[in-house]
Amino acid sequence: MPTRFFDVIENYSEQEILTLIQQIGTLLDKENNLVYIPKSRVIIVGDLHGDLETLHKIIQLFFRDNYHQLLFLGDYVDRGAKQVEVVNVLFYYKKLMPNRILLLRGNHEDPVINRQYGFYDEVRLKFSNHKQIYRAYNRIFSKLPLAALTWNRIFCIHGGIPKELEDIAAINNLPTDEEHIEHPITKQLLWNDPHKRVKEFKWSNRGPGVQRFGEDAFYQFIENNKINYIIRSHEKWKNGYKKYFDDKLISIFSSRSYSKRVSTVVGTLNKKGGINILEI
Ligand SMILES: [Mn+2]
Repeated sequence: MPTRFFDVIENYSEQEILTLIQQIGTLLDKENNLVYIPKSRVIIVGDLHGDLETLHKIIQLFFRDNYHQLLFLGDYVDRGAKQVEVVNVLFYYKKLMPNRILLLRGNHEDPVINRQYGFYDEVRLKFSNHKQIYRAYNRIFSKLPLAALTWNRIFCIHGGIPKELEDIAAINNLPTDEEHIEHPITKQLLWNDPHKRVKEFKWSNRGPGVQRFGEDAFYQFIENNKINYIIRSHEKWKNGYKKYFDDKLISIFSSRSYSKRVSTVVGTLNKKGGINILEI
């Protein structure tokens, strides 16, 4: 995709953006909370946090190497320099290829968080009609799906496994219009972290309702749900990724907005179901 295209998005008028947001809302109303990914070559992307440059490279890779699906694990906004542009580019491609571009919700797609960590300020600086646009973005964020399951049973989420969730099918019954995330299971799907020295669950210092989960909880969960691997994001690593629990959980990060000295990676799935980590 030519760089010029990104300039076009950067110059969208306020009305064009509001129209795009509305169109994405209609598409998301048709999606389940737990989206299914059929057998295909897939790129899985971790947190972006306004890193338009890395998103550009990922989209180039997607088209150049003929991938079929592009799955994003959330945290599009806050921290980085081009949060509005990142969201608009994602929405543009979602509109163009609704079944091939899947956008999960991250814990920053919540007005209580993105009011504090940068998105609100960026919207306020970039738009005259900023209140309406900020509200419209957050209304759409509340419609984003919460998890994905691939054909070969790889479970993908932003955060982690929730303490009270036995059957992943129950994800489809979670509320779909909660702008500020309060449901305890939604909250944990988007906020929880794996931990090597925890067995079951332990309260996290990220805040109320958030847990760390350990190997016993992890193996029970993947056995109950016949899951082969879990891919998640939500934490940054110097080399872009970290593996847990005999490599059955892979944590990836795709943003350089926190530090230029970290690597950014994506996960890729081939048609046989193999997972690779690719530096971007
Ligand atoms: Mn996060």
